Amino acid sequence: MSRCMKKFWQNVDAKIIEPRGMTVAGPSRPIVRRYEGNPILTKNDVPYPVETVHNAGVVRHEGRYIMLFRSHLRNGRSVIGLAESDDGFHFRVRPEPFITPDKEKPFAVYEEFGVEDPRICPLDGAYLITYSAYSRHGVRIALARTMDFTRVDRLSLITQADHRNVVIFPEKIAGRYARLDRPHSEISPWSIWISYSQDLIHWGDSEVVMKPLPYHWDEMKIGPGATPIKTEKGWLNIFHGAFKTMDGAIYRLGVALHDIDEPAQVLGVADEWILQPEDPWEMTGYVHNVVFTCGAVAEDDGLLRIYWGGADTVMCAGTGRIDDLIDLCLSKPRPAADVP
Ligand code: BMA
Repeated sequence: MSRCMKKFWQNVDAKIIEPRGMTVAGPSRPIVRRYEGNPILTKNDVPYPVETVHNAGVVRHEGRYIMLFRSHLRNGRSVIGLAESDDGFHFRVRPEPFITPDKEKPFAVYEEFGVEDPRICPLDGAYLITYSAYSRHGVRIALARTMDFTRVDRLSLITQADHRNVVIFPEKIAGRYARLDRPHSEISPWSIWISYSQDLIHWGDSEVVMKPLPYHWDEMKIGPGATPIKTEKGWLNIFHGAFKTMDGAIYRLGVALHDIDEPAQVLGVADEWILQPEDPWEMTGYVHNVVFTCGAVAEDDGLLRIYWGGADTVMCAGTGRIDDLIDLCLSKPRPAADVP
């Protein structure tokens, strides 16, 4: 895209159509500010043949940013690559993918169709990685661990089919590990659940905590996005929601705040989305009209750096103020959904 077109699209938001005789307030400050250098990573940055770069988990490790991103190969199946950065915006990709379908049982059986959408959770001095394992048996979540992103060890498959979008809380809560997850159901719109574990392998005490709201931007389905972010007011959960249109679904990002000691308690879900597809590389691509997050990094200056895949094709980044995100959950919550 030419620089001129890029500038045009970046300015579209700023245009105000003012009907004669009426005062129209200008657009409010966006809750998530897009990085002006978006997209930050594309297939052209990858030294092996891929068609997409998207849905990446990101963490800070020893003062640098590590990104685990998903790429479609030319057979339509996905692998997970690794990129590193000093500033969180300019990434260099390692020459080989970091996670590819395993060759050993039991993972080989369940990763036959590829590995997707990694999330990274810093915990107990290591990094846990949850990713979707696709096979003829459905999609499950696999758990792997790395100490320093040089080697990775698979620990276990931690769901049956069909689950996706598992994010583990970065500390134990009341003596147990906790995770947000998203089982598929034919009866209910796909919702966010919580589950607990003593050992990270066996999970249970599951309950539903957040449901899509009818005729709302997330009415079709929701799912956890970034690893939960600890704040003084609670856990921030940056999630995705989808809305069905005559032209397919639109994927947007939302934010919810969970109680710090009892994360099954949702203190508020912002009524408004915090990000929707607007840049051309979010509106057009492998799957159009998609912004989808698997990672965010809280900075010391109160900013949250959010990473998202655009149109399942490229990686983008932006920042939001943690206080603004909390405020949106508490002061502009959506109506209650029917959670028990
Ligand atoms: C979801 C997942 C994501 C993808 C999104 C939009 O169901 O498959 O990996 O980014 O759809 O296509």
